[in-house]
Amino acid sequence: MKLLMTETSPYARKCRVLIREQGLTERIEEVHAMPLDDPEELLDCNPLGKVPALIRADGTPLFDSPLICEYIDSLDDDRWIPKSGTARWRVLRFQALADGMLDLTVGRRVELTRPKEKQFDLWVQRQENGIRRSLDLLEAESDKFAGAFDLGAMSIAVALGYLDFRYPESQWREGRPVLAGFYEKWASRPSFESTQPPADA
Ligand SMILES: N[C@@H](CCC(=O)N[C@@H](CS)C(=O)NCC(=O)O)C(=O)O
Repeated sequence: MKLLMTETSPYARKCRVLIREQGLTERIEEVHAMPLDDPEELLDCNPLGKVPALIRADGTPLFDSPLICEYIDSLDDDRWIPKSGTARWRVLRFQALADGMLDLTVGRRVELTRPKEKQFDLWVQRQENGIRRSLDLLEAESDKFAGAFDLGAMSIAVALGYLDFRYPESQWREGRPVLAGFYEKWASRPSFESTQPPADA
C-alpha cells in the first residue's frame, strides 16, 4: 500500500503516526506528493487534490485522514478507535475537534501568506478565536483524553504540534499546564519524533 503525503501535512502526520504505532511501516510505503504540483498519482486517487491519500493493495484509494486512520486501525488488533459505545463517540469527537483546529490553523496560515492588502483580518481573527476556544475546551476536558492512547488523544497532540510549527505566537501552553504536559508525553514517542515536520519548511 502507498500513503501519498507531505512531511508538513498534519493530516498526513496523523496517518503516519498511526502506521508507526501499529507497526505497519513495512506494509505501507510513504510517497511524497506535493498537492500544489497536482501530481497525476494524487489526482488519480483523490479528485480533491489533497494529501493524505491511501492507495490500498488492490488499488482502491481512500482519502480524508479520519477515513484513512479508520482503515489503518482495522489492519491491526491494537485498536485506536473503539468499535462502538460511548468510548467511540468520545474518541471521534476529540478527533473532530483536533481536525477542526488544524483546518483553522491551516486557513490562518494561508490567509497570512497572501499580500497584506488582500488579507482579511476579520477572517484571521475568527480563526484565532476558534483555536483559542478549542484549546480552552481541551484544557477543561483534559481528564477525558490525557491518559488515553487512542486516535482522539493522538489527533490532539498532532494539532498542538502543528500550532508550534505554524502558529507559535499562539503561546498555547500559557495557562494550560495539563495540555502542555500531555503534549510533552506524546512528543517524546518515537512515532512523533520520526514524523516531526522539517524545521525549515
Ligand atoms: N480533511 C482532509 C484535509 C486534507 C488537507 O487539507 N490537506 C492539505 C495539506 S495539509 C492539502 O492537501 N491541501 C492542498 C489543497 O487544498 O489544494 C484530511 O483530514 O485529510
